[in-house]
Amino acid sequence: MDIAVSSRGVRVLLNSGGASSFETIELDSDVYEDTGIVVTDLNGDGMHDILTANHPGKPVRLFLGESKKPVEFSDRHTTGLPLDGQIGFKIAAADFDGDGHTDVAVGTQPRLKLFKGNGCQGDETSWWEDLRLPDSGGNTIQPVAADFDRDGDFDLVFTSDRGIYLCLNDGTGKFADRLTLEGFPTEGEYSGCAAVDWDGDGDLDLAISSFQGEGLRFFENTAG
Ligand SMILES: [Ca+2]
Ligand SMILES: [Ca+2]
Ligand SMILES: [Ca+2]
Ligand SMILES: [Ca+2]
Repeated sequence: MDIAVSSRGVRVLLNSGGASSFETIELDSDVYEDTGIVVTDLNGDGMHDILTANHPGKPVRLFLGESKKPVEFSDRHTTGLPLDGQIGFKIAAADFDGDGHTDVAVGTQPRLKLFKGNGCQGDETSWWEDLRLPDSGGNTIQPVAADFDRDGDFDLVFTSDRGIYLCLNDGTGKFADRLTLEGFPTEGEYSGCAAVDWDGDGDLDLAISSFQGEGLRFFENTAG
């Protein structure tokens, strides 16, 4: 396994074998602080691509994998994923509307942003369509894309400074307003979020960390 890192710079660490040493590929180092990072195949060519958000709020940077041996990436792409000058946090990538192309959700300082992708086909200016969520809270930190209600499409859970949000997908990439669920806080500041079926009953539960000293909180999905 190799590693992609965003900190002060974006880099890929290629495992030389047994994690004894790593070869570093520097992709970017000109922003104050790189934050969220996702590795996925955005253009369907079988090679891993990288998306990163950053602290100054510059557009999300995209590096397309161009070769595996040796590992090489395209120059950064910065068109079409604007964060409106607001701090970018974590990123989630999934095909929300089921058209076969990966879409992207990004937590930013004022709200969650959602971009519909076209598989990076054609001119770069046409790769992404900026969609607005109807209700996305305030300062959003980490979106997680997963099928929480088990109806076959990717829903979104995200942490914010106004509690924890669950927005269900209608199957076409349109999201309902936030659901207020029993046990889900509607205030307080929450940061990290991970979805996994902790109790093995087939649905995805949540582990969420907070900014207010509550430690790690666990939410069991009772949808059945
Ligand atoms: Ca790719
Ligand atoms: Ca899509
Ligand atoms: Ca769903
Ligand atoms: Ca479960």
